Amino acid sequence: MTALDARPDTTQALRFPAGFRWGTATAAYQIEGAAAEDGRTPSIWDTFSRIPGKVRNGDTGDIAADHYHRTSEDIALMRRLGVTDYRFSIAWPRVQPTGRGPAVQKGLDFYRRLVDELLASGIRPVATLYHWDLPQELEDAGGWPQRETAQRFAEYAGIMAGALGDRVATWTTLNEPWCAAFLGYGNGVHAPGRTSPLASLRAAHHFNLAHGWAVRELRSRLPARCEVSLTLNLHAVRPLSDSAADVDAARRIDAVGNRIFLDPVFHGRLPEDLVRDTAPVTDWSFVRDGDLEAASAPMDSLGINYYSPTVVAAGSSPAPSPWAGAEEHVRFLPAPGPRTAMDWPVDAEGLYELLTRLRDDLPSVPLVITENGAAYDDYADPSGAVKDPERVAYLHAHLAAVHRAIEAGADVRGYFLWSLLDNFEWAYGYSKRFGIVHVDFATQRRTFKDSAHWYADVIARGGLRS
Ligand code: IFM
Repeated sequence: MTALDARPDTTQALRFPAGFRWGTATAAYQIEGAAAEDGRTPSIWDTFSRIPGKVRNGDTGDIAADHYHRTSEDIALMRRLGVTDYRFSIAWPRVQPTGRGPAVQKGLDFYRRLVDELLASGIRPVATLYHWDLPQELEDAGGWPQRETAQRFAEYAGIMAGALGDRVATWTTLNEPWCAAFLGYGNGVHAPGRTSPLASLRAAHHFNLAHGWAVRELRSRLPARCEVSLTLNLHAVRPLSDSAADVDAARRIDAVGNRIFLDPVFHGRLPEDLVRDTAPVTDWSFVRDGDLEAASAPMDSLGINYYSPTVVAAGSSPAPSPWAGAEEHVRFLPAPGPRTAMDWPVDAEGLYELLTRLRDDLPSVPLVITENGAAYDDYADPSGAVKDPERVAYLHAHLAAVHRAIEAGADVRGYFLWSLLDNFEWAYGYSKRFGIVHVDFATQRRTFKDSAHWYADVIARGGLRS
């Protein structure tokens, strides 16, 4: 190799636009622990994780990554990474234990301390109000299939805006309502573990309504400079072939996976084909006059969580499935290629497809990748290093896809890597590690994985080396 060859090839560097936000993301139940401290009461995940067989190894979020007691240590990790933003969620049962009535001061204080320390570290807090931890009392009263839960959520949003509105500039109402509605109430692999297609569709509608009412509440209490958003795990759906039957299978999944949220919140309407497809389950009479208008309260951006694409064909999939009847007409197929420890295919093209679709469908809506990352079976080697080359390759490919989408005109403003820490991966418990920081759950020791060093370099350069 000559000296010339050894010089960095800056012509190949993929720089992101000035002002691009670089973050990491977490969620309350997955990292906080302190499940019964300072007035916090059980959420549906505390209850569900105690049902034998629901969570691998019987794991619970009781201690998780003990972030409640290690907040400063975790913020120091973020400073080391150099992130500009941190996306966290607020545990509803920590601040309003029964889901009704006045807030608990100690719960509010925890989030106030977290936010103040982030701001003092020059890191912008991005708060999500709901990442799946519904107060158990509200589930006992009917949960998300009941309209009243949406009212309770708007009230809680108002409490949080009053408590933190002077210091949190970006607010996300819900994280991945598809999972909460369809995995929680459709096939029951998530809390609260119900298995009713009708309940899942009712829940989806009440999530849209809760979002819209919360946006109204937030706007009325937050300073005008604050931004309000929603995070969806949109499905990058691909038909197996271009046969009419396979294309129709993809349309069905797009309707019940994507447009069930996109159409109400951006266009104030329900997709006609969704209503037709789900006629055997419901006539949607639980949607009242004015609901769709309320759901479409204007937002400032859309958050997108992307992990892998979905390939479908005409046919049918074996039950139980979360798809509210669509599975009778749709066969789900494994996408080709390498897979993560979740057995999810690694396919960065799906992210490009999604972003360019949104560029076309919602041209005036700024986009933020609020989650992207991968689980691998990481471990600290005898020297203390955690080598995770597959994660680095995954992240590199997905950031390159984001860069390409931006060049193709997608208005992507930021990227939040999932996740800062290894954490409680829902029904998989602690068996799946998504963090770029390794957590030894026996000692709570945190160790930068190679991917964390890599991400720090990306942030410092404002992009990829190539
Ligand atoms: O861990 C979850 C997160 O809570 C929501 N989005 C997907 C992640 C990986 O499964």
